[in-house]
Amino acid sequence: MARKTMRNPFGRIKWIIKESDAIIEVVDARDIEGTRNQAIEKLARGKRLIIAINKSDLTNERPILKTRLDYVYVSSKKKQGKKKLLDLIVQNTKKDHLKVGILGYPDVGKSSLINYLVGRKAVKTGATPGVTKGKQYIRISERILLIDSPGVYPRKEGRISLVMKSAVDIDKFEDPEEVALRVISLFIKKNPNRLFEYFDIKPSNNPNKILNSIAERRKLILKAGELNIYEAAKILIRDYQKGKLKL
Ligand SMILES: Nc1nc2c(ncn2[C@@H]2O[C@H](COP(=O)(O)OP(=O)(O)OP(=O)(O)O)[C@@H](O)[C@H]2O)c(=O)[nH]1
Ligand SMILES: [Mg+2]
Repeated sequence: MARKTMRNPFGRIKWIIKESDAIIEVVDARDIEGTRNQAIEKLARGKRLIIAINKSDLTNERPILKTRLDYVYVSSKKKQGKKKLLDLIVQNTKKDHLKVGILGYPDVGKSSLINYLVGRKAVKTGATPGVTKGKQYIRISERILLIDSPGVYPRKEGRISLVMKSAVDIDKFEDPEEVALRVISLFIKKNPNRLFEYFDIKPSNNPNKILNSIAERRKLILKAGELNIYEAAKILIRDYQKGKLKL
Protein backbone atom coordinates (compact mmCIF):
# COMPACT_ATOMS: atom_id res chain seq x y z
CA MET A 1 0.00 0.00 0.00
CA ALA A 2 1.24 3.47 -0.83
CA ARG A 3 2.46 5.44 2.17
CA LYS A 4 0.20 8.29 1.18
CA THR A 5 -2.82 6.02 1.54
CA MET A 6 -1.66 4.95 5.00
CA ARG A 7 -1.27 8.52 6.16
CA ASN A 8 -4.75 9.43 5.03
CA PRO A 9 -7.15 7.97 7.62
CA PHE A 10 -9.88 7.33 5.09
CA GLY A 11 -7.53 5.76 2.63
CA ARG A 12 -6.38 3.56 5.46
CA ILE A 13 -9.80 2.45 6.67
CA LYS A 14 -10.89 1.76 3.10
CA TRP A 15 -7.81 -0.34 2.62
CA ILE A 16 -8.31 -2.21 5.89
CA ILE A 17 -11.97 -2.89 5.15
CA LYS A 18 -11.06 -4.22 1.70
CA GLU A 19 -8.35 -6.40 3.19
CA SER A 20 -10.60 -7.82 5.95
CA ASP A 21 -13.16 -10.60 5.99
CA ALA A 22 -14.88 -8.97 8.95
CA ILE A 23 -14.73 -5.66 10.77
CA ILE A 24 -15.07 -4.96 14.45
CA GLU A 25 -16.12 -1.40 15.06
CA VAL A 26 -15.06 -0.57 18.60
CA VAL A 27 -17.17 2.06 20.33
CA ASP A 28 -17.19 3.56 23.81
CA ALA A 29 -20.01 2.31 26.06
CA ARG A 30 -20.32 5.78 27.59
CA ASP A 31 -21.14 7.33 24.22
CA ILE A 32 -22.12 4.58 21.87
CA GLU A 33 -23.86 6.64 19.19
CA GLY A 34 -21.26 9.38 19.43
CA THR A 35 -18.41 7.00 18.76
CA ARG A 36 -20.04 5.08 15.93
CA ASN A 37 -18.57 6.18 12.65
CA GLN A 38 -20.94 6.44 9.69
CA ALA A 39 -18.06 6.32 7.26
CA ILE A 40 -16.82 3.01 8.62
CA GLU A 41 -20.30 1.52 8.70
CA LYS A 42 -21.00 2.67 5.15
CA LEU A 43 -17.68 1.48 3.75
CA ALA A 44 -18.10 -1.87 5.46
CA ARG A 45 -21.49 -2.59 3.90
CA GLY A 46 -21.47 -6.05 2.42
CA LYS A 47 -18.85 -7.20 4.93
CA ARG A 48 -19.46 -8.78 8.30
CA LEU A 49 -19.52 -5.85 10.72
CA ILE A 50 -19.75 -6.26 14.48
CA ILE A 51 -19.94 -3.44 16.97
CA ALA A 52 -17.89 -4.11 20.11
CA ILE A 53 -19.10 -1.78 22.84
CA ASN A 54 -15.95 -1.47 24.93
CA LYS A 55 -15.35 0.14 28.33
CA SER A 56 -18.66 -1.28 29.47
CA ASP A 57 -17.14 -1.45 32.97
CA LEU A 58 -17.51 2.33 33.07
CA THR A 59 -21.29 2.37 32.83
CA ASN A 60 -24.19 0.19 33.90
CA GLU A 61 -26.30 1.18 30.93
CA ARG A 62 -26.89 -1.48 28.32
CA PRO A 63 -29.15 0.16 25.75
CA ILE A 64 -30.62 -1.81 22.87
CA LEU A 65 -29.10 -0.30 19.74
CA LYS A 66 -31.19 0.81 16.81
CA THR A 67 -29.21 -1.16 14.28
CA ARG A 68 -29.41 -4.36 12.32
CA LEU A 69 -25.74 -4.93 13.00
CA ASP A 70 -24.59 -7.44 15.57
CA TYR A 71 -23.19 -5.92 18.71
CA VAL A 72 -21.74 -7.05 21.98
CA TYR A 73 -20.82 -5.37 25.24
CA VAL A 74 -17.22 -5.98 26.20
CA SER A 75 -14.70 -4.73 28.71
CA SER A 76 -11.06 -5.11 27.79
CA LYS A 77 -10.14 -4.00 31.28
CA LYS A 78 -12.40 -6.40 33.18
CA LYS A 79 -11.95 -9.08 30.53
CA GLN A 80 -15.61 -9.50 29.71
CA GLY A 81 -17.36 -10.40 26.47
CA LYS A 82 -14.60 -12.26 24.67
CA LYS A 83 -16.50 -15.47 24.00
CA LYS A 84 -19.53 -13.78 22.53
CA LEU A 85 -17.38 -11.53 20.36
CA LEU A 86 -15.34 -14.45 19.03
CA ASP A 87 -18.53 -16.40 18.35
CA LEU A 88 -19.91 -13.48 16.38
CA ILE A 89 -16.74 -13.24 14.31
CA VAL A 90 -16.94 -16.83 13.12
CA GLN A 91 -20.73 -16.94 12.78
CA ASN A 92 -21.97 -17.78 9.28
CA THR A 93 -18.57 -18.30 7.78
CA LYS A 94 -16.83 -21.45 6.72
CA LYS A 95 -13.56 -19.76 5.89
CA ASP A 96 -10.53 -21.31 7.52
CA HIS A 97 -8.65 -18.04 7.78
CA LEU A 98 -10.24 -14.78 8.77
CA LYS A 99 -8.70 -11.35 8.73
CA VAL A 100 -10.50 -9.01 11.07
CA GLY A 101 -9.98 -5.26 10.97
CA ILE A 102 -10.40 -3.43 14.28
CA LEU A 103 -11.61 0.09 13.62
CA GLY A 104 -13.05 2.96 15.62
CA TYR A 105 -12.47 6.40 17.09
CA PRO A 106 -9.15 7.17 18.74
CA ASP A 107 -8.84 6.01 22.34
CA VAL A 108 -11.92 3.77 22.42
CA GLY A 109 -9.73 0.81 23.33
CA LYS A 110 -9.07 -0.95 20.01
CA SER A 111 -5.58 -2.02 21.01
CA SER A 112 -6.70 -2.96 24.52
CA LEU A 113 -9.40 -5.16 23.02
CA ILE A 114 -6.81 -6.85 20.82
CA ASN A 115 -4.60 -7.54 23.83
CA TYR A 116 -7.59 -8.97 25.67
CA LEU A 117 -8.50 -11.20 22.73
CA VAL A 118 -4.96 -12.45 22.23
CA GLY A 119 -4.42 -12.87 25.97
CA ARG A 120 -1.19 -10.91 26.25
CA LYS A 121 0.13 -7.41 25.69
CA ALA A 122 0.74 -7.70 21.97
CA VAL A 123 0.15 -4.06 21.04
CA LYS A 124 0.73 -0.72 22.69
CA THR A 125 -2.11 1.02 24.50
CA GLY A 126 -2.31 4.36 26.25
CA ALA A 127 -4.44 7.00 27.89
CA THR A 128 -4.10 9.58 25.12
CA PRO A 129 -5.58 9.36 21.65
CA GLY A 130 -3.24 8.44 18.83
CA VAL A 131 -1.26 5.71 20.58
CA THR A 132 -1.36 3.26 17.68
CA LYS A 133 0.63 4.77 14.84
CA GLY A 134 0.72 2.28 12.01
CA LYS A 135 -1.06 -0.83 10.89
CA GLN A 136 -0.23 -4.03 12.75
CA TYR A 137 -1.21 -7.67 12.37
CA ILE A 138 -1.84 -9.76 15.47
CA ARG A 139 -2.64 -13.44 15.21
CA ILE A 140 -5.00 -14.59 17.96
CA SER A 141 -5.53 -18.14 16.73
CA GLU A 142 -4.81 -20.30 13.75
CA ARG A 143 -8.01 -19.07 12.24
CA ILE A 144 -8.11 -15.39 13.16
CA LEU A 145 -5.73 -12.57 12.32
CA LEU A 146 -6.54 -9.11 13.68
CA ILE A 147 -5.49 -5.78 12.19
CA ASP A 148 -4.84 -2.91 14.58
CA SER A 149 -4.55 0.64 13.29
CA PRO A 150 -4.82 4.23 14.46
CA GLY A 151 -8.25 5.55 15.40
CA VAL A 152 -10.33 7.56 12.97
CA TYR A 153 -13.10 10.09 13.42
CA PRO A 154 -15.47 11.52 10.84
CA ARG A 155 -14.09 14.13 8.56
CA LYS A 156 -15.93 17.16 9.85
CA GLU A 157 -16.33 20.62 8.52
CA GLY A 158 -14.60 23.43 10.33
CA ARG A 159 -11.76 21.51 11.88
CA ILE A 160 -9.35 24.23 11.04
CA SER A 161 -11.41 26.91 12.72
CA LEU A 162 -11.63 24.74 15.84
CA VAL A 163 -7.87 24.44 15.88
CA MET A 164 -7.46 28.15 15.28
CA LYS A 165 -9.65 28.91 18.26
CA SER A 166 -7.90 26.25 20.34
CA ALA A 167 -11.31 24.73 20.84
CA VAL A 168 -9.83 21.29 20.36
CA ASP A 169 -6.70 19.70 21.68
CA ILE A 170 -4.42 18.82 18.82
CA ASP A 171 -3.74 15.53 20.58
CA LYS A 172 -7.33 14.64 19.75
CA PHE A 173 -6.48 14.66 16.07
CA GLU A 174 -5.32 11.45 14.52
CA ASP A 175 -3.84 13.33 11.61
CA PRO A 176 -2.16 16.57 12.76
CA GLU A 177 -0.26 16.75 9.45
CA GLU A 178 -3.45 17.59 7.60
CA VAL A 179 -4.27 20.43 10.01
CA ALA A 180 -0.65 21.62 10.05
CA LEU A 181 -0.59 21.83 6.26
CA ARG A 182 -3.70 23.94 6.36
CA VAL A 183 -2.20 26.22 9.01
CA ILE A 184 0.91 26.54 6.83
CA SER A 185 -1.22 27.35 3.79
CA LEU A 186 -2.86 30.08 5.79
CA PHE A 187 0.54 31.56 6.63
CA ILE A 188 1.63 31.33 3.00
CA LYS A 189 -1.42 33.35 2.07
CA LYS A 190 -1.28 35.89 4.88
CA ASN A 191 2.17 36.17 6.37
CA PRO A 192 4.72 33.64 5.14
CA ASN A 193 7.79 35.43 6.49
CA ARG A 194 6.57 35.23 10.05
CA LEU A 195 6.46 31.44 9.77
CA PHE A 196 9.92 31.21 8.19
CA GLU A 197 11.42 33.50 10.82
CA TYR A 198 9.72 31.74 13.69
CA PHE A 199 11.15 28.36 12.70
CA ASP A 200 14.29 29.76 11.12
CA ILE A 201 13.71 27.87 7.88
CA LYS A 202 14.21 28.48 4.19
CA PRO A 203 11.32 30.23 2.47
CA SER A 204 9.11 28.08 0.29
CA ASN A 205 5.55 28.12 -0.91
CA ASN A 206 5.09 24.39 -0.66
CA PRO A 207 3.37 23.43 2.64
CA ASN A 208 4.80 19.91 2.64
CA LYS A 209 8.32 21.23 2.12
CA ILE A 210 7.84 23.72 4.92
CA LEU A 211 6.67 21.02 7.32
CA ASN A 212 9.70 18.92 6.38
CA SER A 213 11.96 21.91 6.99
CA ILE A 214 10.46 22.41 10.45
CA ALA A 215 11.13 18.76 11.32
CA GLU A 216 14.70 19.06 10.01
CA ARG A 217 15.38 22.30 11.83
CA ARG A 218 14.05 20.88 15.09
CA LYS A 219 15.97 17.65 14.51
CA LEU A 220 12.79 15.60 14.77
CA ILE A 221 13.97 12.24 13.52
CA LEU A 222 12.33 8.86 13.93
CA LYS A 223 14.32 5.79 14.94
CA ALA A 224 14.32 4.63 11.34
CA GLY A 225 16.02 7.88 10.39
CA GLU A 226 12.97 9.43 8.78
CA LEU A 227 11.77 12.91 9.61
CA ASN A 228 9.12 12.93 12.29
CA ILE A 229 6.54 14.98 10.42
CA TYR A 230 3.86 14.04 12.90
CA GLU A 231 5.75 15.73 15.77
CA ALA A 232 6.62 18.75 13.64
CA ALA A 233 2.94 19.18 12.84
CA LYS A 234 1.99 19.03 16.51
CA ILE A 235 4.64 21.57 17.51
CA LEU A 236 3.48 23.93 14.81
CA ILE A 237 -0.16 23.64 15.82
CA ARG A 238 0.51 23.81 19.57
CA ASP A 239 2.63 26.92 19.18
CA TYR A 240 -0.03 28.40 16.99
CA GLN A 241 -2.78 27.53 19.45
CA LYS A 242 -0.83 28.93 22.38
CA GLY A 243 -0.37 32.13 20.46
CA LYS A 244 3.43 31.83 20.45
CA LEU A 245 3.41 31.65 16.69
CA LYS A 246 1.31 34.58 15.58
CA LEU A 247 -0.21 35.05 12.18
N1 LIG B 1 -12.09 1.31 31.88
C1 LIG B 1 -11.66 0.83 30.73
N2 LIG B 1 -10.64 1.40 30.10
C2 LIG B 1 -10.24 0.88 28.92
C3 LIG B 1 -10.86 -0.24 28.34
N3 LIG B 1 -10.25 -0.51 27.18
C4 LIG B 1 -9.27 0.41 27.04
N4 LIG B 1 -9.26 1.26 28.10
C5 LIG B 1 -8.36 2.39 28.29
O1 LIG B 1 -8.57 3.31 27.25
C6 LIG B 1 -7.36 3.94 26.86
C7 LIG B 1 -7.13 3.78 25.39
O2 LIG B 1 -6.89 2.45 25.10
P1 LIG B 1 -6.20 1.97 23.75
O3 LIG B 1 -6.38 0.51 23.68
O4 LIG B 1 -4.84 2.52 23.62
O5 LIG B 1 -7.17 2.69 22.69
P2 LIG B 1 -7.07 2.71 21.11
O6 LIG B 1 -8.46 2.74 20.60
O7 LIG B 1 -6.19 1.64 20.61
O8 LIG B 1 -6.42 4.14 20.91
P3 LIG B 1 -5.58 4.73 19.65
O9 LIG B 1 -4.62 3.68 19.21
O10 LIG B 1 -4.94 5.92 20.25
O11 LIG B 1 -6.60 5.07 18.62
C8 LIG B 1 -6.26 3.31 27.73
O12 LIG B 1 -6.01 4.15 28.82
C9 LIG B 1 -6.89 2.01 28.17
O13 LIG B 1 -6.38 1.55 29.38
C10 LIG B 1 -11.95 -0.85 29.05
O14 LIG B 1 -12.59 -1.82 28.64
N5 LIG B 1 -12.30 -0.26 30.23
MG1 LIG C 1 -4.51 1.71 19.54
